[in-house]
Amino acid sequence: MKKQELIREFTVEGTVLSMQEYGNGHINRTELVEIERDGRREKYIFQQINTDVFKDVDGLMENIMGVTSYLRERIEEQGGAPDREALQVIPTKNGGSYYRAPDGKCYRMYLFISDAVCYDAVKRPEDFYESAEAFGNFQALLADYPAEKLHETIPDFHNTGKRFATFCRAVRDDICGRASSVEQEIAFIMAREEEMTALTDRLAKGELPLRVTHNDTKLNNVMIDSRTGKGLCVIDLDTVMPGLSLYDFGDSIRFGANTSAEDETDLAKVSLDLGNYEVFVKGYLKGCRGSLTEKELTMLPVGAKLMTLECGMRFLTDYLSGDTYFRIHREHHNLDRCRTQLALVADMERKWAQMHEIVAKYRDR
Ligand code: ADP
Ligand code: GN1
Ligand code: MG
Repeated sequence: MKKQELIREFTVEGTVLSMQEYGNGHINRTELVEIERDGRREKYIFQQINTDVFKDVDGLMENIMGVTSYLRERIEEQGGAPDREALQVIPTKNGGSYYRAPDGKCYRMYLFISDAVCYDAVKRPEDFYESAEAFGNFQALLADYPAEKLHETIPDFHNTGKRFATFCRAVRDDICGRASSVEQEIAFIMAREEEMTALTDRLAKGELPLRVTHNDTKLNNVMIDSRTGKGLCVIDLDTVMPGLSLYDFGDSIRFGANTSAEDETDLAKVSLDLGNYEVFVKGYLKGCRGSLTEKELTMLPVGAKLMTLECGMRFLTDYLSGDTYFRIHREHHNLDRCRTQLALVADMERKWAQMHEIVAKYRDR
């Protein structure tokens, strides 16, 4: 089916003026659609859902519909603007939340959140602070969401121990014959085997609370209001599932407190920016509104390190398995991404004491 025909499956009227690839997500195919209706231009986000990654699209979209309508109510109660502060799914003409084409491909549309920006790197600490508060606030808003209603869209998404087992299998199978060229990276990961279950063990013992979390808190998954500079809307809700606050904190640090891009090839540029780390700690704690337990607070640095190690391991697993999960844009892209993550872990280990000191500075404020 042609793209224009796909758009006609949704409840949008008017003439499609343009459709162009948009954003820098690694999972879905995202396009910006411009439509003219009665002389006015409207913008939408059109996405092909990655069905290799998300096997249960009905469950995935049920989560998104449930979470967005719940958020909209909370935002309205608090006097906010639900249309800008929560994602809004455009229904299909059949009343569905997504369209499954005859070839099995799945598509969805969102209202485009205008006058807002998404950053792929921290340019100003203020933006990172805003993202921290937005992600903390997101978690606080969903504190009473009935978690049993959520489908686990990717089982064991942040179960680092299981990710390690998958990684070990990829090394053993070595289907692309790449393992011998990445022995150093493999050894770095293997040397940290005992740390992998630090979070899941504590969750199992009841020492860390299970919450409704976002689980993919990269800076480019939050929109910042261009006019006010304030965190506006948390997007990319595909992985909203029961999880740990430390996953959300950790993943944001992994991405935003790195002095380099996630796929930087010059590893000398990779380090943990303690200034941005501090900014994020401050904003996240503010957004969470005092809801984090003592244990969660103490373990924030562990969350940062494990999410970074896990992500490095996932990139390397994908590299060894033939680059089938993350979208790549050049040869060895996943290996480059893995290397930055491992270099960042190494720098976190060097700065471990300071990472704890910074949390201590803000925890009782
Ligand atoms: P992926 O899962 O591939 O990361 P996302 O849902 O994060 O996909 O979308 C990719 C990018 O598209 C985002 O980083 C953001 O720049 C942009 N985007 C997504 N949804 C919206 C929206 N409703 N309004 C404006 N921009 C959006
Ligand atoms: C993916 O979808 P996106 O690009 O926001 C991935 C995250 C990784 C991230 C690494 C569903 O996020 O888990 O941390 O890439 N999302 C999924 O950049 O696997
Ligand atoms: Mg995204």
